Amino acid sequence: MAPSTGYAYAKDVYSALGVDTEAAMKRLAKVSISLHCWQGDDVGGFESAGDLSGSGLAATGNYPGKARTIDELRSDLELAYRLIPGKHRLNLHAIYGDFAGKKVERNEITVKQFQSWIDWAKSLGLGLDFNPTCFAHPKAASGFTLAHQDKAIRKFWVEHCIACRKIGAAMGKQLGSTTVTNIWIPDGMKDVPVDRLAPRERLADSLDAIFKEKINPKHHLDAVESKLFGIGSESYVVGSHEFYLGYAVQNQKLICLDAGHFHPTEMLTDKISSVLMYVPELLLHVSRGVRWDSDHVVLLDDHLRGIMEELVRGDFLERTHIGLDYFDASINRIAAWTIGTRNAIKALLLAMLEPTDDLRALENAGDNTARLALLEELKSLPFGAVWDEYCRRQDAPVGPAWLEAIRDYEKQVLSKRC
Ligand code: RNT
Ligand code: ZN
Repeated sequence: MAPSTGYAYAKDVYSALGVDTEAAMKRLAKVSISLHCWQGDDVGGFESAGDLSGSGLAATGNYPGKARTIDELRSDLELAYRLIPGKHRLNLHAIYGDFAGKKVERNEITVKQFQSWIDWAKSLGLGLDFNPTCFAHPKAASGFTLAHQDKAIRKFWVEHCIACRKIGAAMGKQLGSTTVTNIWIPDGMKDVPVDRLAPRERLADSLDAIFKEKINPKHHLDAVESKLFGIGSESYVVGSHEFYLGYAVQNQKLICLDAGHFHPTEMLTDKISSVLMYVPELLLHVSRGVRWDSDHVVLLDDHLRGIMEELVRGDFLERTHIGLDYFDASINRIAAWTIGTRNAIKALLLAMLEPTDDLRALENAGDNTARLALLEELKSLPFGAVWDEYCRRQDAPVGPAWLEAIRDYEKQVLSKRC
């Protein structure tokens, strides 16, 4: 099918500003986004026991049809990947292993429980990312894991994280695509602590033990994720931003910035260029907090646009791993993946269609009037026609047509999961 007349017009409009829409689409096709498996089942996973209590995480809503088994989750994901233009990745949590009805302790998991995921990912051409699950477990019930006072409990979680790095490395090696394993722990206190230091010292020791074994960075990279507060850890979080930024700089690990893990008026937009001066690479958890770290589906809003603009303007895409992190149980879960991921890609395309060099020249010349004028005019350029053309070329539905596929699937598949 030939490009639409709408695209031909858009191409001309952008070209008049010195922007090459063809080059932008080519560049966009190279960016992969890591879809978070946990949107598919409200962070449930496939261990028999365990819930989110004590973790500070909460998926609200009871929309019917959530995935209950590995096969259901994979089938749901396959639909989402068909509705999203481009080649992407899957981000797995340790509790999503293929346990085949057997109980495997978290510190004893191996690649065996993830081989079927690797095979599935290979068959679809997906890369995988990974996360230890340091919550939803009796040994995390106190709200402490890697920073726990009890050495035996710390040891258990250290072993779990070591096991996860090995699994992540196997994923990366087998798939020929680097796996990022991200450590996030809930450790913190509901009320004002007296000793803020000792838990942080314990966390640093645990991390040192976890990262002791060197792993080929071609296969595997480590990231650490900070947080401002959680439900039940309102007064103190051991792994704060300052803690992990210091740790990541000192040890040259990836820092994971989650868009919901800062004060509500603080945006990742202004953090990316700063941290990338000191850490080798960045992991993003693109999320949307509404008044708090609520993990709403990502919108095409100013925050998302600001994040993607930074990655493009600063030429940071090569050093950034883009993951999503939200879980909405109040709407169709496959639609939640589709909406948020399509938005992330749209925001990237918008950024790639910007005449950045001209804007920078205006800024350097002190012409802030023209900078503001151009930035605002860019907002009403025919971006939608380029986006539609990109979806068409990538064999993904154009416009809201993808919703039909979700409605069909809901009727044929999800409605039978009662
Ligand atoms: C929690 C962190 C963390 C989790 C996932 C499930 O606040 O954002 O990334 O959302 O590990
Ligand atoms: Zn996160």
